Amino acid sequence: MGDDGKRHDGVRVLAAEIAAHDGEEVTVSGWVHRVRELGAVSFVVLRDRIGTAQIVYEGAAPTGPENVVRVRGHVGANEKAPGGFEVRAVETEVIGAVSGELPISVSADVDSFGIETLLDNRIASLRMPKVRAIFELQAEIVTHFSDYLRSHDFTEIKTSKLIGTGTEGGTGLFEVDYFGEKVYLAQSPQFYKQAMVASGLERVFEVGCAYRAEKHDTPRHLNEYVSLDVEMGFIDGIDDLMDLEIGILSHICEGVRASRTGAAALEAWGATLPDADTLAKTPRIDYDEAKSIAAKRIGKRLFELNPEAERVLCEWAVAEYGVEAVFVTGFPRKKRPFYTWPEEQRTASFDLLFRGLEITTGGKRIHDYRMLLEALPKFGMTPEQLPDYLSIFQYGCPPHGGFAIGLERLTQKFLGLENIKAASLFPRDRKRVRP
Ligand code: AMO
Repeated sequence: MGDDGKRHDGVRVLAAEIAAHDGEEVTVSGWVHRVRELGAVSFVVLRDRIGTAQIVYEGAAPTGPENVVRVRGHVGANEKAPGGFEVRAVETEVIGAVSGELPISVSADVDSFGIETLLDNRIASLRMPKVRAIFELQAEIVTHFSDYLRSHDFTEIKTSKLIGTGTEGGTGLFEVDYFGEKVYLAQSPQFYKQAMVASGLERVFEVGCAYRAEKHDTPRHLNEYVSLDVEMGFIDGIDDLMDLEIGILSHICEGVRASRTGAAALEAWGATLPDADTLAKTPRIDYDEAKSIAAKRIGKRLFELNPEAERVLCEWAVAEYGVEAVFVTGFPRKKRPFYTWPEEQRTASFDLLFRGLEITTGGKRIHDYRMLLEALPKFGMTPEQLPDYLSIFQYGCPPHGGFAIGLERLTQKFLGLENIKAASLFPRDRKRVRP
């Protein structure tokens, strides 16, 4: 019996599997993707979670685009059908009817719409196979990120997104009324991941949302994004962290390429990913050197590594090392949060630039309690503001460090998406808090 109490003939076969049922009666279920009426016959392209199948009707098609149908029919060969087989319909039942008209055509070319139209009609645009593919690939990124870390003895943690103090200095905080008390949405799990290294877990990672109340509207910023966070104890220096990140990214690229959905997404977007040998060539250059390379390529003096500098530095890495990525190390102390390990006026820190965009920030942290107390006033902070954070170090903490990769930025760069918002299911920007 089906959920509706009726008896249904046949077990559901996925659209992509009909070739294995040549000559048999099957039941396929999915969305009507496209209808082509030719008078005596009509063709329906049926879409399900994996693929599409051609359904043939004598006369008119019984239903229109986006209705959800269950079709019983006979599989037959037809060299003109996609995949070489089709289902000749015997019975069609609409099990999820469309009411009204869809605002955009799901079978249209994604690239014919601007990002705002796709987002203004998000519920409809998420049905487009090429749009859905972005999130299937994103799921693969998260899977392989997590798998790699688990297999290297990291423990997955989930930390609160409601916090009492900011963690990342400069960037804005969203305030939340917490039973009459002012608290904030977490900018990152920074303090918690450090607390868990010190707890004795030593190696932790988290996949979770981070919130930035930044007012800019750029193709690289979201107000809510997913942060792939890593923190590791007993490091000797930032090379340990950069080595780890190259290992993670190589595993992700490999895993995405080898997965059905990852490979399909790369194909749909005409994208390719670097292999492990290529990523291993990623150069590590000092901040000053990066600035002078970028200045030379841009043709003017640079005061900081702006988006244009990030772009030209990746071009330089391609030209010099054959890889579209570069680590920039040793950022000035005033450009990094108070918790970063200082090295005179510089810090033991790094960014990873990939395909022209910063996708990662990381560094070694101050694990020495006294050193931290000395650092705070330099950032206009007092120990009274951070009692819990300070107690992590007061109780004894190993040398450690970590980094965070922005999931949407990585997805954007993997697929060559122009705007980061395309890599967020339901993006939050200054104007957008729905759907
Ligand atoms: P940072 O603030 O540089 O560092 O963020 C780390 C990475 O997160 C991504 N990211 C964003 N993605 C989309 N929209 C945004 N507004 C946004 N802000 C940041 C980027 C960036 O490289 N606690 C440190 C990390 C660490 O040292 O472990 C931190 O949050 O890909």
